[in-house]
Amino acid sequence: MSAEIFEKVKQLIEDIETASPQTKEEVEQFRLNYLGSKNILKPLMGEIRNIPNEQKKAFGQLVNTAKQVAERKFQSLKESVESAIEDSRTDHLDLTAPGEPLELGSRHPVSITMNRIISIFQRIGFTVAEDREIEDDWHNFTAMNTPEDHPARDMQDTYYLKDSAEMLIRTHTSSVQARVMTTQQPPIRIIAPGRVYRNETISARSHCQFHQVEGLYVDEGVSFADMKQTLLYFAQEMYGAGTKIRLRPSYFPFTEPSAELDVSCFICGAKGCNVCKYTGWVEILGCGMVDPNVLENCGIDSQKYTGFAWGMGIERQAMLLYKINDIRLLFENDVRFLRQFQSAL
Ligand code: 2U9
Repeated sequence: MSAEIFEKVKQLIEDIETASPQTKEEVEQFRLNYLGSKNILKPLMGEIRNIPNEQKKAFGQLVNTAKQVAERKFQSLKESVESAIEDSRTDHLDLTAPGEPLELGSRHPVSITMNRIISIFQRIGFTVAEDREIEDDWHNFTAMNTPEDHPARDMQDTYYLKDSAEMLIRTHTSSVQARVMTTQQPPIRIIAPGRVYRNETISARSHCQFHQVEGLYVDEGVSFADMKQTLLYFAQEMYGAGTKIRLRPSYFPFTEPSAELDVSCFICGAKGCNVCKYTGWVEILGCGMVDPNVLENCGIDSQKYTGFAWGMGIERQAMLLYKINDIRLLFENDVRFLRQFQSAL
């Protein structure tokens, strides 16, 4: 008989420990069951008179333990129910309070510069052409008269896709013009702005990713003089009405003849400064007459049509315009730097 009553109390302790009331009402019911004035532990204490004397102490301790377990459990249940209620309350929130102000962003200096270049050429009839950044070798190199053994194709300069000799991320946006020329006949008057990639060591002057705007004009009777006038217009719109230009002979696989275009230094008024290295001239782009091979590669009759093309790095123009001395600033996205640029475009 006494073993049975001991078991009953032990079972009760287990019941208390495993009880899991959820709501406020269920917790109150728990309290009434185990700790209230008519709780189920009370009659057990009365049973003590039927317990043999030598076991009375142990029985009393066991019933006390049950009481303590119930008390501890009730405290923790009470706390978790109260905090759940607190969490679900919204009356401590002032829903009419004004929100945090949204800070107005500013356009990235590369975007501002790119938009400015685009709009200058759009005003004289060029339209924007865009295409993929992941290109095949043909559109990036072969079509552009860049032979198999040309150093530009070297793994050191070009990022090829993994395990591929055919696919790459474009090294210039000329691949866009190659795609337009293979699908359209002249007249073609396009500019190709976009991101390009070259495997270069990152420094203050060069980066492995940058942006270009290239241009292409192909039609009957397009001449070197047309190119010179077009680029003079660009230089003066971009760097000021008084800007002078000069063309220096150069070499590119895709143009013949080729030239580099300098503008009179707009920073020192061509008197001599750090930017023009005391020459009075600053190089801004490369250009030339489209090589007849390039036209033929893309299915355009080079007997009938001629064209000119040019290419410029946008970061370079932005650095000149805003007097930025390190290209890396344009890729770090430090808001303290970016905040300084405002644009209507
Ligand atoms: C076609 C034919 C010819 C694009 C050209 C350059 C000269 C040039 C550089 C400027 C700075 C690249 O970003 S940079 O490093 N580009 O000097 N680009 S002519 O010639 C073309 C393009 C497309 C069909």
